[in-house]
Amino acid sequence: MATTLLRRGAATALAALAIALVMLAGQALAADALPDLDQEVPAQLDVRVGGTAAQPSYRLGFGSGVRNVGAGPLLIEGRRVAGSGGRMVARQLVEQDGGGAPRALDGVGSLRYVRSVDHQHWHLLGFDRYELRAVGGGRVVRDRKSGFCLGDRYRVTTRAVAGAPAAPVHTGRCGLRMPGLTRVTEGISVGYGDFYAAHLEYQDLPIDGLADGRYLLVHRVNAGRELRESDYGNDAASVLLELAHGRDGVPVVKVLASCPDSARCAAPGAGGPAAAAVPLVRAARRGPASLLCSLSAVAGGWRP
Ligand SMILES: [Ca+2]
Ligand SMILES: [Zn+2]
Repeated sequence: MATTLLRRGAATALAALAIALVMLAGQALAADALPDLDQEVPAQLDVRVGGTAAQPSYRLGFGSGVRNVGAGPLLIEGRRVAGSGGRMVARQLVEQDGGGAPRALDGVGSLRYVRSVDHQHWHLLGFDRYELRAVGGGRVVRDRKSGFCLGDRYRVTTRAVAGAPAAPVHTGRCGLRMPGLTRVTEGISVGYGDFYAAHLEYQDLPIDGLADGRYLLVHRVNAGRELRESDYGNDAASVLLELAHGRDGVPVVKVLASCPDSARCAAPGAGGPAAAAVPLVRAARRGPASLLCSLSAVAGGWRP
C-alpha cells in the first residue's frame, strides 16, 4: 500500500516536471522580438523670427527622428468603444520569435483625435519629448506637442540593422479625417525611422527671455518607459548650445557639440570641432503641402 502511494507520488511529480519542461520550451520558442527605439540627435536647427517688427519673437526649430534598431517592430494598436469621444487606449503588440500571435501589453498610453489647421487624425501622445535645459540648472522650456502619427518615414542607412523589411510597412495616415474610427494601428519597422521636420506641429521651442549662456536641447523618446524595448540607454540625444544676444537683441545660437545616446553633452576640448552657427530665418508663409504631419516620407534617408 505504502509502495503504491509512493509510486503514485513519484508519477505525479514526474508528470508535473514534464508539464513544467513543456511550458519552459514553449516560452523559449515564443520569445519577445522587442523593438529598440533610438533617438536621433536633434537636427536641422534654426532660429525662426516671428511676431512683429516692433516686437519680434524667436523660436528654436529642430527636426527630430526616432529609429528602430531592435529585433522586432514597434506596433501600437489604439482602440475605443464607438461613441466614447476622441480618445483611444493604446496597447503595444510584441511580435514573437517563434511566430504566432503577438503578445499584447496594455496601458502604454493613449491616442487623441487631433484637429489642426492642416490635417486631422489620431495622434499617439507623449511618444517623444523636447526640452531646453540650462547647463548646471534645470529645465527652462518644454514642448507642447500634440502627438505623433508613427510610420516608416525613412530607412536607417547609417548602420546595419538585421531583419529590416525591403519596403516600408507602416505607411498609414493614422485615420486621416476619420474621427469615428474605433481602431487604429501604427508603428515603426525594424531598420526604419520616423522623422518630424523643424517647426512642424510644435517642432520648436520659444527662446524669448532666455539669458545668455549654455543650454542643452534634449530629445527623449519613451520618456515614461511605457513602451517595452530591449534597451533604454539610447532613448535620449542632445546638443549643447550657446546663446548670446547682440546689441539689437537678436539671439545668436551656436551648436558646440552633438551627443547621440545621451541627455548630457560636454563641450569639446581644444582641437575639437568648431562651433556651428544656427541660421536665423524669417517665418515663411505656411504652405499647405508641407504641413501634413510626418506623412510624407523623407527622401534620401536621415539627414543630420
Ligand atoms: Ca531604446
Ligand atoms: Zn498629425
